[in-house]
Amino acid sequence: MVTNAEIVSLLDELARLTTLEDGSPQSFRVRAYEAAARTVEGLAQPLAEMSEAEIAALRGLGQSTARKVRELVETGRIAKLDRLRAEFPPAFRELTRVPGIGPKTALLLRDRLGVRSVDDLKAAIDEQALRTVPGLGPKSEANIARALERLDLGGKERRAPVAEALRVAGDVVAALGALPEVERAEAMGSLRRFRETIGDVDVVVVSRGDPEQVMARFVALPMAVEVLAAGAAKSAILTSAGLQVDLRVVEPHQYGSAALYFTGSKAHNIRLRQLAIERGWTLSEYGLAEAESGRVLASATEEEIYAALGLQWVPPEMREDGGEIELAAAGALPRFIEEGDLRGDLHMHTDLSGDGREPLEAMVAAAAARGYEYLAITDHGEDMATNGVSREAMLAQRERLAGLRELYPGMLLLHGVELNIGRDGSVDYDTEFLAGFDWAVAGVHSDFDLDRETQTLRIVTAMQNPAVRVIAHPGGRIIGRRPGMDLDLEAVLSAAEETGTALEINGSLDRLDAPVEMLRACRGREVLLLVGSDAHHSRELANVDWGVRHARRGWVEPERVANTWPRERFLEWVRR
Ligand code: DGT
Ligand code: CA
Ligand code: CA
Repeated sequence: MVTNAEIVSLLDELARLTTLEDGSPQSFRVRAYEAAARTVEGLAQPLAEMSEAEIAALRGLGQSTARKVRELVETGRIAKLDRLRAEFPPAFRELTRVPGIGPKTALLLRDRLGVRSVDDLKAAIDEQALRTVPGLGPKSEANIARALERLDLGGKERRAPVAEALRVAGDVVAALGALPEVERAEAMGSLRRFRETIGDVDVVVVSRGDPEQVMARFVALPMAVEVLAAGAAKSAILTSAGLQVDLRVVEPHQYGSAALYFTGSKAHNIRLRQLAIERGWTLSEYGLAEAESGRVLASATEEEIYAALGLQWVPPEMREDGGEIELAAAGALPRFIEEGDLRGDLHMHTDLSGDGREPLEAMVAAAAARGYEYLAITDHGEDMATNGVSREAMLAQRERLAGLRELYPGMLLLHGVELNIGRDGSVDYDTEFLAGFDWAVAGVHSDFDLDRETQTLRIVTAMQNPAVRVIAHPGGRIIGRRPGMDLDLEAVLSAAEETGTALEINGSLDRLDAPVEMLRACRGREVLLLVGSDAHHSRELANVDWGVRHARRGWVEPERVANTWPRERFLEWVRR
């Protein structure tokens, strides 16, 4: 049976593909699919059990969407979707990740120059053909060429941004996990290690029954556009997103060894296998066993396998053979930050910023529901062209927030702002107006490609501003779309120490910024960190969980993260 979750993801895919067809994310049809997806998301009743008329009567769903849902339920496919998938294959869609190429330009490039992939685009640039396309010129041609070079897109090894892979994996795991014989279904591989780009998705399913049922469901998933391999316990599909998914079905007693093996990394696994060999054992996806007799010593859980090898359990995000095995062997792995450690969120937007989606009251209520002890509202400062907030509107928001304090006596409500760091390191408003805020985040939102010296000076100057408490998304990258800023890391970290300005670990899945290298470089230094959701909707407050997983990749311990501190200690730091 088709689940609501699957329908949501197909509607979202229809929206994305229709964006390309219509050349705009704002078209009527795109918005209709998006609205339909959001309605289905909040629905308790299975859509598959409803008639076309019942579906069409739901808010946000019209006749034409209702027909498509019925078509999916009855035939397992949507003809329109198949047509769009064929017209806009993944290689073509990748073009729109390139900065400066939106859906409209991508269509123009295809129709005028026959460009159907990033490789085609590179060839067109080499022939100086881009400048002949309406709306582009020699300058945009040069900008796009530079972006391609820095992004390293279109190589032979195509990797998907983690956000995209999580969506695909979530759909597979939900569909297979719903089967009655399935005990658990989980994404392993680089996704469980939470790398920011993913080569392919690896899923392990623990099934009590015959793996054949699971395999049959897997290869018939609506997202599957091609079956790459179909075996008794092992299959692979190519999905409409262009991502491969490898599936392995194992028995419950093998879960630990299978999880360990398929989580990797390969380098981490090789080290584990060496430790096993030293003891006269073997380690495979089926278990840790005596080499001679084949007797299995451990296989059901990862913990018992690590323990048998004389190691502490290693969090998946650290399994890269970057020193974690040595620490685990010495029993010296510190406790790294965990999802439950956070006591507040100091970076979120309301509908006062043009890009925020919900009113102040809704954001505060949602943050309170997460059990926070403190939070800051940080709408954009006035310098931001489209989403900036005027002084008058900021003051009015401050009044409204003050009113909310009575409703939430247990929570410290800070009135903050997200400042824009200009080319010279200056920020919005004036000193006096800035002094009226309880809290300020400052981030770069323009001029990402300045030379290293200018860029570094710009960030350091912002850090020296006493109003600025934290640098938001300090790397400046968008995963798979925009390379980071060119910064002198040592100079930035020294300035952070000297000024007491924190660096943000932005949990938005497109950012996950500060990057891992920056976080690792903070180890052993006095640099403070803050995990922020950068939520533009109450749903996105959960972004902090992604931020925490990313922080573990950077070996971040909770003590150095200011929003793990109790309210009094945090407040003391803010006031300093
Ligand atoms: P990716 O897909 O490139 O983002 O990275 P991974 O780490 O997900 O790599 P993948 O999909 O090739 O393999 C998934 C896991 O399976 C990998 O992390 C460790 C395990 N694995 C795969 N091939 C080998 C192998 O030849 N030797 C060992 N020891 N482990 C392997
Ligand atoms: Ca993989
Ligand atoms: Ca794989």
